[in-house]
Amino acid sequence: MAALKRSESMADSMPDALRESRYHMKKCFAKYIEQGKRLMKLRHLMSEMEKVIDDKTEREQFLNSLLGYILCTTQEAVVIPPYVAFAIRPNPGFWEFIKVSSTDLSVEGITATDYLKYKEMLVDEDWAKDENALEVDFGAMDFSTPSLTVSSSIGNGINFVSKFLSSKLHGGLQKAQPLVDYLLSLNYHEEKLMINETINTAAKLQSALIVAEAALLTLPKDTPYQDFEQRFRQWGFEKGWGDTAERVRETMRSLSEIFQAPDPLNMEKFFGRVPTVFKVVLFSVHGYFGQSDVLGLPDTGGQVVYVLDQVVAFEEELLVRIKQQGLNVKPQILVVTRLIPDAKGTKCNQALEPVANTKHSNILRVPFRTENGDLPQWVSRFDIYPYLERFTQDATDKILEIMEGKPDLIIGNYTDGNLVASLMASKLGITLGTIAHALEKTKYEDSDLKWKELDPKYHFSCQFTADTIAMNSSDFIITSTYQEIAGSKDRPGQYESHAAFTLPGLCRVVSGINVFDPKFNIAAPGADQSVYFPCTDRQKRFTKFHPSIEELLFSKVDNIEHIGYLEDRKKPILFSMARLDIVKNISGLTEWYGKNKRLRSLVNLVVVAGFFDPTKSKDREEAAEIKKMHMLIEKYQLKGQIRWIAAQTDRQRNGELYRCIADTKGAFAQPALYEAFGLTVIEAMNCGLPTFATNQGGPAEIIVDGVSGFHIDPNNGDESGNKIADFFQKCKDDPEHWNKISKLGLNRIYECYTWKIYANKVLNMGCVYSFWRQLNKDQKHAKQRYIQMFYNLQFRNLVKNVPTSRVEPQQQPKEK
Ligand code: UDP
Ligand code: LCN
Repeated sequence: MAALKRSESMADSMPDALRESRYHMKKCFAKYIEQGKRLMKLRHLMSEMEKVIDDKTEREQFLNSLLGYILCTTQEAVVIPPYVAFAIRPNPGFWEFIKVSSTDLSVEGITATDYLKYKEMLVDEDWAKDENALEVDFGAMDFSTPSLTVSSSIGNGINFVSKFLSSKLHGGLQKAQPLVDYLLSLNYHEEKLMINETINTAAKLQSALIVAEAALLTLPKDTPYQDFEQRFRQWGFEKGWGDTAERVRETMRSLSEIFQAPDPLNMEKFFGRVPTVFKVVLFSVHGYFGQSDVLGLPDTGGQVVYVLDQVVAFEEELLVRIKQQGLNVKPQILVVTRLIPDAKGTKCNQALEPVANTKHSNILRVPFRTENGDLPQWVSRFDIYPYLERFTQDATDKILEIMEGKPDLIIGNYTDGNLVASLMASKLGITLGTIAHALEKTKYEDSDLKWKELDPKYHFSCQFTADTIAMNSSDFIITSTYQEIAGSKDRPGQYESHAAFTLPGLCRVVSGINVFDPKFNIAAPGADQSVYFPCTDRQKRFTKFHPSIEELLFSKVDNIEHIGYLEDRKKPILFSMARLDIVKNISGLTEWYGKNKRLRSLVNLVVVAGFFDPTKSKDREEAAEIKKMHMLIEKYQLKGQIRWIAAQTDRQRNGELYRCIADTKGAFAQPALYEAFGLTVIEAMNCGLPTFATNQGGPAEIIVDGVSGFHIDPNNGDESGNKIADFFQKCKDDPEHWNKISKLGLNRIYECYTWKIYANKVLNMGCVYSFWRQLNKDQKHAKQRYIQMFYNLQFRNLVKNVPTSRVEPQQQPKEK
């Protein structure tokens, strides 16, 4: 295929490209503008091109030409006759915009702003032409932040920041003074750490390090810090360098080497050891957030699992670090969520709850206060915005009281938690990390352009505004995969889709976020390995659940927990588990199974999802899916081959359930239309279950297709059904095949997806970015002021359009 010369932009090469096939192009553009104003996606551009160039060889020639390449890299095009404006994405994160005249095929490069105006013309021409329409440009504030330039480096921010720190501190000792000032500022409850004013310049500190290192060499390696603490304090050193002579010497050596010639490796090593983080606040606001009986409810899925596992991993890692720093302090972690008085039998009405498997971590629940008292009922994440500002104030007061001071690090989760975290971090001047889990914008096609239509249902105007505020406030952004930031070759990333977008009539975001910003970091979560472990670890198995799992899978009755039954229980089980959202596509999987005779003859289908009575669901999407499931079971006569089990809330039993499915030599399927990460995928793989997961989103990165599992295309059910059937046929012919895929899946997990790897990475981020924000404080301040104005003038007004729920009298919690 033809490619562009490196130096050329699309706009430069387009005229030549058009000339190459001028005859066809004239016809093609005439076709594009035939229907007047419209937005065309790549699939529309291609199918109309195919109608014009109907000869197959000519079409292939065209696709191999430069123009074919340009067209293939186009994401969408806006037709405003006689012009067609193209949004072209040659590589992840890189965009170009051009305008082609259909009359003479003349080409002009245009800015992102102009392209957005073209889009707006489709829905609100007056606003598009209004010179004073509100434009938001967060990029304008990034005057001193360096950014990456290579697509493949995206998501590796901490390495880049370490490099940049090295070059900033390079060039003589006075350049290293900001580092000394930073070390001087470190303290725990007003008690100084690392150094005191005796060594307040880089020169003094450097000399003191030489003296200290010489002294340390005379001591046995394991000498405790207390034994030489007094002498070191006289030289100006405080606690925090290490717990033994050897550890202190290593830390001092890294710093000496930084003073001598700063390099990124020492920089990362040194900051990983600096005692910066003891108290962490994690916000996960919407409910239900609890440790038991909440999973599978609408809005209550992987985020809860992620946050709880994250706390355990953080606490373990903090305890190790604090010990190695030679300090005698206790870490403190608070997960802050909303208190739901009408808790429906969960503990979501409890204000303070210790986190299981930790010693120093708690869930703090703060109610949504309204003029008429505390809001008793659950509120969908889409309707939550009116409560957040007051919640932030109340939560902040409580946190400061419980922690007896400010936290060192705040981490937000999802739009609501990220907004609250941003508000609190900005008010108190604390390092902020944010985690989206899933940004809604890319889940719905053209959700920005169609915001007015979708707003009554989803309040996307609030959500996208809150998301851009949080992204820009954060010091670092944690993502689970690369695709979350910058997508894949063909599909823009979730963050990338916020680079430039427009909400016509409201605001034009000409620069929302830059995916090349070094704040982006990939740190993938793991699965709790005390719950999700391989089916072959016989002695660890939770056998106490076997009778209830036997009943769950194989009994022949229909009840409120399961419907349908499995006639031939000797067949392997194809298993899936998810909330019953449309996007999870459990109904899709059911339909592929229903249609595929070969698959039906090879395996049974078991799905855990939602519940069975659509009239009882408060969630719009869930109710529609329930109805569809019943319809499909009827249409394909699935009784006898399908078991539909209601949402399961017991994690331990679920772990054993995956393993029992593995015992049948079954497989797990994750058929989502789009999945941000997909915790069930790594849970299943941890249990040794061969896994088929959607190629749309995070799972495509978790699994190496055909090696550690398989990718399936949710938009091509026939192909996916056959791929699963081929696997089971192959296992029938060669049982070793199942073992091989199971083992390779486990290897993949141990190499890349564990909580230990995660906690180490994220706490290093907390340390490095705390210094980084200090170094860039002028720019940070300017940006924060801009964000505050945007919040006050825009977001607060948008919130007024979101209806609030009535404060209803509290119902008695239901018996479970
Ligand atoms: N889950 C559960 N019971 C259910 C459905 C899901 O316990 O009925 C758990 C599942 O084991 C996983 C989480 O909920 O830990 C779902 O996370 P995932 O990332 O797959 O999807 P999300 O729901 O966050 O979109
Ligand atoms: C939200 C999602 O939609 C999932 O894809 C993730 O696995 C989960 O959060 C945890 O990050």
